[in-house]
Amino acid sequence: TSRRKFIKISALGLGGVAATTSALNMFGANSYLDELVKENVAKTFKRTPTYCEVCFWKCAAWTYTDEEGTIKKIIGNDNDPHCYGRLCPRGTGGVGMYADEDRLKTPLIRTTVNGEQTFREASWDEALDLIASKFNSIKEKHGPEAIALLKHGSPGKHFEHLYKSFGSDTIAEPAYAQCRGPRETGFNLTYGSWVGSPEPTDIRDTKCLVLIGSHIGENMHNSQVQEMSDAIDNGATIITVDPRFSTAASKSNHWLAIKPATDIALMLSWMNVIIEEELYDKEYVKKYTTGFESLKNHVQTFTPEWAYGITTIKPAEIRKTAREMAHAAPAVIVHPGRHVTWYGDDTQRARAVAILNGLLGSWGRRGGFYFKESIKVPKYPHPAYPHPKWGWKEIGEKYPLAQMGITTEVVKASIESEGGKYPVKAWMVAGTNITKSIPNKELLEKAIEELEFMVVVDTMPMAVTGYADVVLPECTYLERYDGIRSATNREPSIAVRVPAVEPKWESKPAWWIAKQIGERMGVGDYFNYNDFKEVIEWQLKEMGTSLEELEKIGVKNYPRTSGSLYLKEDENHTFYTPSGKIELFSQELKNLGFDPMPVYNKHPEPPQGYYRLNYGRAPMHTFSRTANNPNLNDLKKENDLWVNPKVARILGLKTGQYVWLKNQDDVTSTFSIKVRVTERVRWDSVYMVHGFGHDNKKLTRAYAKGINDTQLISKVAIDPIMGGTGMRGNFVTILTKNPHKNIEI
Ligand code: MGD
Ligand code: SF4
Repeated sequence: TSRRKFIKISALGLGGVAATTSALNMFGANSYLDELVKENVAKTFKRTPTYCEVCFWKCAAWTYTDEEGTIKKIIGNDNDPHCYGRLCPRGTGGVGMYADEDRLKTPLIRTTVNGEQTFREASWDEALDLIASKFNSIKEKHGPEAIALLKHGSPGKHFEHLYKSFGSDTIAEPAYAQCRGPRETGFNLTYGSWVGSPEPTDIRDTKCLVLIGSHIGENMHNSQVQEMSDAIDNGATIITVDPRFSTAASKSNHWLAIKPATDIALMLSWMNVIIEEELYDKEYVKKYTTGFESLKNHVQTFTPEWAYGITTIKPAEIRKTAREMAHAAPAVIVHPGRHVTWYGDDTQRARAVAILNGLLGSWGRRGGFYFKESIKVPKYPHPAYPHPKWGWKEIGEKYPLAQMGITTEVVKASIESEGGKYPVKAWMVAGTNITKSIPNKELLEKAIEELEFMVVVDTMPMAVTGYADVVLPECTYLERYDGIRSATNREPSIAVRVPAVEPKWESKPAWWIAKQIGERMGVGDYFNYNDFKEVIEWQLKEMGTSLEELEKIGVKNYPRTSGSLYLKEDENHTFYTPSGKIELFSQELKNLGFDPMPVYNKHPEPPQGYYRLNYGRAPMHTFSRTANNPNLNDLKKENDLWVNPKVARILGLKTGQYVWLKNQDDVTSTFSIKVRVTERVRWDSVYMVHGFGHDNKKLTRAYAKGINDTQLISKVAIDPIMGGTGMRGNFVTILTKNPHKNIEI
């Protein structure tokens, strides 16, 4: 069908890409050519197992190299449930991360020449000695807790071990308070379980998929996109709630073009219809939930007519979609989303999603949510970690249900006037480009200014490196061993990452860097191996397999041991909540002084002449990390600004024209962005893909291309429950003249 074809566009598009990136000899797989390619490549080239680091879906793959040791191609592993043998365009283009000539090549140390600050190249010994001595002296003076780690991805794991070894768990990542945090807290409150990654959504068997601002298809989480494509083929109903006509909306039976920031009102009215019309799963609700009567009373007045005035969605449409969901139940998924830090009441919105699924009886049901399982990888032996006096928990103590470190609270703890009891003095930033991922640049820069010492470990000269005292070049995922991937899925599986090539220039793996710093800090006992390969070998042996076996198969699948994927008819399942039931009413929230059931609160709206800044993903890019990747940059070089034709008419804007943006706090974008006039965006918002507008000239392809949305996110609405930073309440006005005459574009 044409709907299916649409979703596959990105995959087919890659064939074209392959032809234009001949330097890297991308074969353009991911299409029906896949099998042919795999057969031919397998005959000629050597293959090494890895898992992808271009996003955090962690698809298992094979890296093919020729006799000279040149990488020819990366192809998905057929036995991997994360990718079903096919990588997304980014994964295929991951080789560009390795090939990028702009990569960091040597350690760098900040120095002053003629009164000007600059970096000089340094040897590894000098850089590591400096870090260890600075860390040790800060540890002496302020305690190990004063040294914070901001991290993301595989390198983070190695540094987390280093930090815990010397006594700090002052650790945070943007993947929590700027991303998934609220949904984990919301689902945990309701089901006693995190959603986790990959989400345990049984999309392949669903009859109805409801996406609330989730733009699967642009957000290319591999197996999820493939399953959605299959579900569409199998006739599943897709309902998309999005102020923008996303790719997913274009595949949908129902597109509800909701007024931004009103999703909770829509969900309350869906609950109203489902309860009033007795469409909920009575048996399931009785057996597994608690608080139904309270919920029934709570939503009584939230009729579709009430919601219409708030959301702009017609009552008939609200009723119709509620009935369709119930008709498909329990094979229905109201998707929890992923990047959900929008308006500051995000945990409550996630609760609304969780409650809807509870009413429809979809948790633990085929075509709804399955019970995920993973396999435990044994810990490589090391001495017990010391107990820090304080850490991420204490820093974020204002937010009672925070379950991980809150980056923005670590930032505040690093500023004397903002901090308090828990002063942070040094940072290591590893695998995260915080100037693009953490909002409120002013606060961030103030914190950095006050730090005694800052280290950045990255593969690329991203903006964040410019703030460091020492910059360390990590090698890319194709050049190193890393921890074993053990992820939750329908069945447990593990995957290994083995270097396909030698590290380029002087780059080194994170495990090596962590070990070197650890030894120099006097905690060498925790790094009792010469090579990380030994760690993996030991772990695999403990798991009854071997590195040799994994080098041949890449992915090992294990049978489930925790029981059935779904609830059984006669089962008396206990949920890990205080009541042992699905909590439609949360006593825990009530005890903490929060609404025990979601409530709709009005959010600020753009003033005259301003538009809400909405942002999202493109299928060929991940956050800010891929903008300079030669292969992926080839596919999309800059972001563009979606503008509704009405707005374009008023402002006299044309597609292709470059404009600047200024937000409500008078923050003006450094660079300009290309206008795209389209009906696909509402007249009250503008939209762009996140991750562009790089301001480091060393990124030769990405520098000055497009706008960095994060720069314009100076205002955040903080979630009082878990500390997430709602970022969708920023408003911009469009400038047609260059406000900075001194910047060359
Ligand atoms: P990236 O911007 O991709 O992601 O935020 P980040 O984790 O900061 O930056 C990753 C950094 O890691 C880059 O500097 C890259 O060069 C480096 N890197 C890549 N591979 C390696 C490696 O192997 N080793 C090392 N040492 N470094 C590596 C993501 C975060 O951002 C998330 S998860 C979300 S969902 C939020 N999304 C978001 C948004 O949509 N809009 C705005 N405005 N802010 C957002 N912030 C959040
Ligand atoms: Fe890599 Fe794409 Fe898989 Fe993400 S979804 S891990 S980028 S192949």
